[in-house]
Amino acid sequence: MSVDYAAQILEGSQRAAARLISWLEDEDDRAYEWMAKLYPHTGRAYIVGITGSPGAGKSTLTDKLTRVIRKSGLKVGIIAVDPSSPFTGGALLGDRVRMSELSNDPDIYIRSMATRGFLGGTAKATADVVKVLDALGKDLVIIETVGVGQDEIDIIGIADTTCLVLVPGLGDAIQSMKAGIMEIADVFVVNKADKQGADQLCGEVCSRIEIDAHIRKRDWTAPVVKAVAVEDIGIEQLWLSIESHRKYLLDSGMFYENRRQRTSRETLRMIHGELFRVVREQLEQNGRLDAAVEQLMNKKSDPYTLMHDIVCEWLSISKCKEAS
Ligand SMILES: Nc1nc2c(ncn2[C@@H]2O[C@H](COP(=O)(O)OP(=O)(O)OP(=O)(O)O)[C@@H](O)[C@H]2O)c(=O)[nH]1
Ligand SMILES: [Mg+2]
Repeated sequence: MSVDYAAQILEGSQRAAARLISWLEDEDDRAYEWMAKLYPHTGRAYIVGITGSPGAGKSTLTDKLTRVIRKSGLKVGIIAVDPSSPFTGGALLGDRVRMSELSNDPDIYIRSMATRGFLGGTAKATADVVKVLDALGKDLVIIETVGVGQDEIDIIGIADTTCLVLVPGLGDAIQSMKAGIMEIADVFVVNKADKQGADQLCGEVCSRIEIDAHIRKRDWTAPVVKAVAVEDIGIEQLWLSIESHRKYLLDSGMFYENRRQRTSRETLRMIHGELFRVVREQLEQNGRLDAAVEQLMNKKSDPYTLMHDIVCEWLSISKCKEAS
C-alpha cells in the first residue's frame, strides 16, 4: 500500500514532512498531490519573518527567540532561507540551532532552503514549506531571510509579523537598506547593542518611524527593540512585541485582510509561474522561440509585435485544443 503522506504529516510525522519538502525543493510533481490534500488543514500557524543584512544576528535571534516561545508550550517550525551568500561568516541557521539544545526538542522543526534554482520562485517554495509545517502542527513558523533582493522581500510578504534586524556600525544602515524594506517592518530590532552606536541607531530608526507615521496613516507603530542576541538580552521584549503586533492584527481585522491579499498574490503567482512554464516549453519545443529571436536579430520584427503575436497564437492554439 502506498504511503499517505498527508495523513502522516497531519499526525505530526517529521519524516513525512521532510520527504514532502524535498519534493517541493526539487519541484517534483509528486508534491502537489499531497499539498492539495494538506491545504484545507493550513492557515492555523502564525508566521513570523526575521530579516536583515547578512551577519546581523538573525540566526542567533531566532535561536534565542525559539527558546522563549517554547516556554509557553507553542510548537515552532523554522525555515532558514539561505541565499548561499559568500559575504558572511555567520553560521547557517540550521547549524547554529543544531548546535544548541533546541535540536533535541521534538516540537521544533528546522529546515534550511537554498534560494538558487527555483523556477517557480523562492517565495512560492517558501510559502509551500510554511504550509507543510503548519499542517504538521507547528503553532508558529519563523522564516529567516536576508532582506536584500526583491525575492527576499517577497518571502517576507508571507509573514504575518515581519521583524527587521539592524545593527550599529554599518554606516548609514537605514539608507542602505533596499527601498521598501523599512515599510514592511512591523517590529525593528537593533541587535548587537553591545557595540558602539546602538543608541544612535535606535534614535535614527525612531525618527524614521515617526516621519513614516505622518506620511502613511497606519494604526500600528512599529516598536524598536534593543537586543544583544548572544547574551540573551532583549529577547523577551522581542517576543512581547511580536505578540502585541499579532493582537493588533486580530483586533483590527487586518489579520484576515492581510491573509486575503496574500492568498490573492500567491494564486496569481502560481498562475503566472505555470502559464510561463507551459508557454516556454511549447515555444522551445516547436522552434517558435528560435524563429522569433532570428527575426529580432535581423530586425524583421520588433519584440512588441512579436510578443503580441505569440500570445495570440498561443491563445488560439489552446482554444483549438479545447474544442477538439
Ligand atoms: N557582539 C555581538 N555579536 C553578535 C550578536 N548577535 C549575533 N552576533 C554574532 O554575529 C555573528 C553572525 O550571527 P548570525 O546569527 O549567524 O547572523 P545572521 O544574520 O543569521 O547571518 P547570515 O545568516 O549569515 O546572514 C555571529 O558570530 C554571532 O555570534 C550580538 O548581539 N552582539
Ligand atoms: Mg543566519
